Amino acid sequence: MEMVETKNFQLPITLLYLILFLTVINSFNLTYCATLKLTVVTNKTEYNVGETIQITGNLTMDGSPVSDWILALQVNDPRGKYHVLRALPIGSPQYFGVEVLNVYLSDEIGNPKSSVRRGTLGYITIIWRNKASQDLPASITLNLYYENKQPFLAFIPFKGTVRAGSTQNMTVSVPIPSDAPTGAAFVYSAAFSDMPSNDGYAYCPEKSSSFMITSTSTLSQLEKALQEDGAFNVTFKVPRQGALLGYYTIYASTLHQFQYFQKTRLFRVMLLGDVDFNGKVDMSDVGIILRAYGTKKGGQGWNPDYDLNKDDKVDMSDVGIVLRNYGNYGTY
Ligand SMILES: [Ca+2]
Ligand SMILES: [Ca+2]
Repeated sequence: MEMVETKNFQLPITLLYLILFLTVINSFNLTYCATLKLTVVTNKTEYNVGETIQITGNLTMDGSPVSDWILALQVNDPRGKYHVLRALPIGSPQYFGVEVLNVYLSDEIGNPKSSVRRGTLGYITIIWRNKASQDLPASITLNLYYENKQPFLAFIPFKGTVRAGSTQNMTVSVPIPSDAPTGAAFVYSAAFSDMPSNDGYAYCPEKSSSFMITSTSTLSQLEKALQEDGAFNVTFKVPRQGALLGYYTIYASTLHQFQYFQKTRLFRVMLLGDVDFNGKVDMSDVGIILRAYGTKKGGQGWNPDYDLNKDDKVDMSDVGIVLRNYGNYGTY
C-alpha cells in the first residue's frame, strides 16, 4: 500500500520539493529583510550656537553591527537648503556605479592649488567615473568645512546621467566668505543616486582633500571619520555668530545588499540668551533678565522664557548665561 502511494506521488513529490525550495528561499528573504536596521541618533535635540552636533548610529543585522557599508548623510538647514552632504565608508565597503575619483582646490581650468584668499572666489575640481556597464543617474555632491568643523558650503554641482564607463570632470567656483577663519579647509565630494531626502543613497565613499584659506598655519589631519565596530560618528559645529536658527533635518540612508534604508531626524539650533528673540544677545537681553531677577515659578512676574537654565527661578546663573553668550547672533 505504501509503495503504491510512493509511486503515485513521485511527480507531486518533485513538485513538492520545488515548492518547499521556493518557500525556504522566500522565507529566508523575509527573515533577512526583517533583521537589518539603520539607527541614527544625535547626542542632543537642542543645541546652542557654538556647539558641536554629533550624529551617531549603525547598521545592524540580527542586532550585530554590519561592518562594511556606506552611510549617506544629508542635513538640511531650517530653510531647506543643504548644510551637510557626506558619504562615509564604514569598514571597507565594496561599491559599484559612479565613483568620485578626486576632489581638490584648483584654478579655474583645473590646475591644483594649495591656498585661496578669503573674500575671493576659489575653484574646486571634481573628477568622477561610472564603473558600471549601464548609464546611471548621479548627483555629485560638494561640501566644504572650515578647520573648526563648521560646514560653510554644500551643493550639488552636477546632476544628470553618467554614461557607462565614462569619466567626467567639472570645475566649479566656490565663494570663500570674507569672515572665514584662516587656516585649513576641507572639501568632500561623493556620487549619490539621488539625495537621501529623495530616497537616494551614496554610490561610493566620499573623496576629500584639504587646502588653506591662508598660508599661515600647517595643514591639519582630515577628520578620521570613524568607524570602529561598524558604527559611525559624525560631528560638525554651529557658528556662534551668523547661524541659521531653528530646526535642521538629518536624512541618512544606505543601500546594503540590495536593501534600502533611510532615517530622518530633527534637531534645533537656538540662540541661548536671546530672550527678546531679536536675533542677537545684547544689552536689552541683559536688561530683561535683570528686571526679572528674583522671580520664581508660580510667583509674580514669572516668565519661563527668562529662566534660561530651567531651575524654576531667575537668578545670577541666568544672568551669567546671557553674559557668556553676549555678542552671539543668528537668523530666525
Ligand atoms: Ca536679543
Ligand atoms: Ca534659572
